[in-house]
Amino acid sequence: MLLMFCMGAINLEAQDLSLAPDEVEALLEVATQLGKKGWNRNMKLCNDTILPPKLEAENKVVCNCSFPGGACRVIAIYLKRQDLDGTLPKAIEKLPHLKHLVLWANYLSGNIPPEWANTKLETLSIGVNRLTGKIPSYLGRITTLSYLNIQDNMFSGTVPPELGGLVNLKNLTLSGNYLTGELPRALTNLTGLKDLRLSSNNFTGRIPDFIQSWKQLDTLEIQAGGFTGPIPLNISVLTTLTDLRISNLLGDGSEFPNLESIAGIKDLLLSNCNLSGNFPIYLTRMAQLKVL
Ligand SMILES: *[C@@H]1O[C@H](CO)[C@@H](O)[C@H](O)[C@H]1NC(C)=O
Ligand SMILES: *[C@@H]1O[C@H](CO)[C@@H](O)[C@H](O)[C@H]1NC(C)=O
Ligand SMILES: *[C@@H]1O[C@H](CO)[C@@H](O)[C@H](O)[C@H]1NC(C)=O
Ligand SMILES: *[C@@H]1O[C@H](CO)[C@@H](O)[C@H](O)[C@H]1NC(C)=O
Ligand SMILES: *[C@@H]1O[C@H](CO)[C@@H](O)[C@H](O)[C@H]1NC(C)=O
Ligand SMILES: *[C@@H]1O[C@H](CO)[C@@H](O)[C@H](O)[C@H]1NC(C)=O
Ligand SMILES: CC(=O)N[C@H]1CO[C@H](CO)[C@@H](O)[C@@H]1O
Repeated sequence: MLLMFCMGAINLEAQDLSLAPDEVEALLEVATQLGKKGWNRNMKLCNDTILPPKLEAENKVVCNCSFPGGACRVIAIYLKRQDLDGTLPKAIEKLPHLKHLVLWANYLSGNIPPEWANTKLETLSIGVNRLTGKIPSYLGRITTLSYLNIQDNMFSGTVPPELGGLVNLKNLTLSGNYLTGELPRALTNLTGLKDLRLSSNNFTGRIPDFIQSWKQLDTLEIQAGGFTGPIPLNISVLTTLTDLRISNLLGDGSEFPNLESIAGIKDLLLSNCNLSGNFPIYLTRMAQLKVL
């Protein structure tokens, strides 16, 4: 029994990570669309079966080889800073087990393909590329998403209300685009958000009162988002904030917002918000405060 157990363990170690044939074809199609060179049918395309922590991988394909039948399936693709100059690959819909797609810091152009609406992605990181056009409404159909980052592209137009359907989102970063208009009220439904970044855009209107529905936020960053002041009073209900950065609000100023209830705040940046009046003395009692 013991011998058999040991041999079983050795077999597992020696597993050769061979990808299912249909997934090899799909992955090569993805590579072609991305402009990724160097992959072919005769090489081991899976690097690993373990997901890297915090999306920290530059050039890696992670597979799951525990499906019935033994062949591996792609669950994550990381291609950061790989000088890819193609487009976002519509062929990822042919990788039905793909959960994490990280294409950070390349030269990818075009927009998000409609085929992606049918995926079960949990992580989508396409920041720092050359993507253009409006944020498509069908992005709101990838309801499995918990992490979405499209920062530092050239997306324009308004934020589609359909993004309010991404009810599993924890991290959302739209910073560094040319987004305009007001934030749609439908975003009030993103109640699981922990980290929201909207900096460097051309939004209009005030930061909405409905920020109060994002009760789990620990990071809120809206620097030079284009918004008009003042900061909504309701910010005081976001008591779990540790990192609050709001800067360059336009228009008439206001007094310092009441942040007394946000006792665990660590980083507080409110520059260029045309604040006036007394310095709030309670800030001197906030033990966690590191950056003011
Ligand atoms: C993953 O495999 C590809 C293809 O063999 C290789 O180019 C790449 O460097 C590997 N990545 C890591 C992190 O080992
Ligand atoms: C791999 O697939 C198996 C079978 O579907 C599943 O039970 C397991 O959780 C998956 N592992 C990962 C890391 O996704
Ligand atoms: C939030 O989601 C609920 C349930 O899906 C929906 O009925 C409601 O209209 C949404 N709220 C907004 C402001 O879109
Ligand atoms: C998502 O946001 C949380 C909360 O701010 C943070 O701890 C976590 O590192 C973020 N995830 C990634 C992958 O950056
Ligand atoms: C967008 O905002 C930036 C500053 O935040 C400004 O320089 C730029 O002119 C604005 N662009 C448009 C199209 O409004
Ligand atoms: C700051 O707000 C005051 C009114 O409270 C307004 O008169 C002034 O123009 C504002 N300053 C800037 C730089 O917007
Ligand atoms: C909890 C809280 O402060 N809610 C307020 C949010 O803002 C609206 C409109 O300004 C008020 O009516 C609520 O009382």
